[in-house]
Amino acid sequence: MYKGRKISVVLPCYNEEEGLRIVMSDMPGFVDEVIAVDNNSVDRTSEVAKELGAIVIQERKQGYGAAYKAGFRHATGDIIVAMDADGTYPRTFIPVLLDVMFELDLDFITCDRTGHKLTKSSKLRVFGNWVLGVAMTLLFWFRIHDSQSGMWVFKRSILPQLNLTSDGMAFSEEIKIEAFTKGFKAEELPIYYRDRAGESKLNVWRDGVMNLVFLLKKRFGRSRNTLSQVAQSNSTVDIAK
Ligand SMILES: Nc1nc2c(ncn2[C@@H]2O[C@H](COP(=O)(O)OP(=O)(O)OP(=O)(O)O)[C@@H](O)[C@H]2O)c(=O)[nH]1
Ligand SMILES: [Mg+2]
Repeated sequence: MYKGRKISVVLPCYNEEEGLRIVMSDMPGFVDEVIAVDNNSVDRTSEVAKELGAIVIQERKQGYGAAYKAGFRHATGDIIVAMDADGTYPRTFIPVLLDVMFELDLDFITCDRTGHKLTKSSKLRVFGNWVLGVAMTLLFWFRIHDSQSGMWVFKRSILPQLNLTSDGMAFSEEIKIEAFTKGFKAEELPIYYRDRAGESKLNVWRDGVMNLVFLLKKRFGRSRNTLSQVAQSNSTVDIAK
């Protein structure tokens, strides 16, 4: 509990046994539940997550978005904190972000990694992020610095109103579009960001193009909310802690 609210952390995991150890090593003690969504990992992700005290959800449908949707459906906290399971996002910022959220009564916070240059992030990634950010602004008419950031803090109560259709990497931009264009109190706040442990799952060109196509489809096509369907049909909980 933090200031009277139950806190859930959700971690999508695809072969992240190494990253999980880092993420769990300094998870704040007030976090009530850590939900690790194991997305068909072939390493010891599930075992390590369980050993470290996380609740493990198995999601068979492959993809970053599919993993998150399953995790969100099983989360029971008043507030959900979402971040990669690779050690890149700062657990130490969680209380600060929660303080800002409560003070300003925000519904949704997305974290901005672009304010410092301490990582080995390639020029191609920085350029891709910029292109996707510009496309997002032009298509959806709101401006944030980091359209691809993977750390968010939000009230679980807003989830039913978010139309979350992507099962892939585009989930990251989709959740922001939903939060920033549906009248919620949403803000972007700067964070510290580190290089990851373990192997990256991002395919810069393929995921970049797919994310751009997704923005166009989301803006001009029809989309369907799959949050409940995906989780109901594919995921199982393994609560043996
Ligand atoms: N790409 C991908 N990631 C998944 C999947 N399932 C779960 N994940 C997790 O989603 C998170 C994001 O993937 P990353 O490889 O960190 O992608 P990224 O953050 O864009 O790239 P890095 O900066 O290299 O970490 C990680 O915690 C993955 O383990 C999946 O099917 N595909
Ligand atoms: Mg990552």
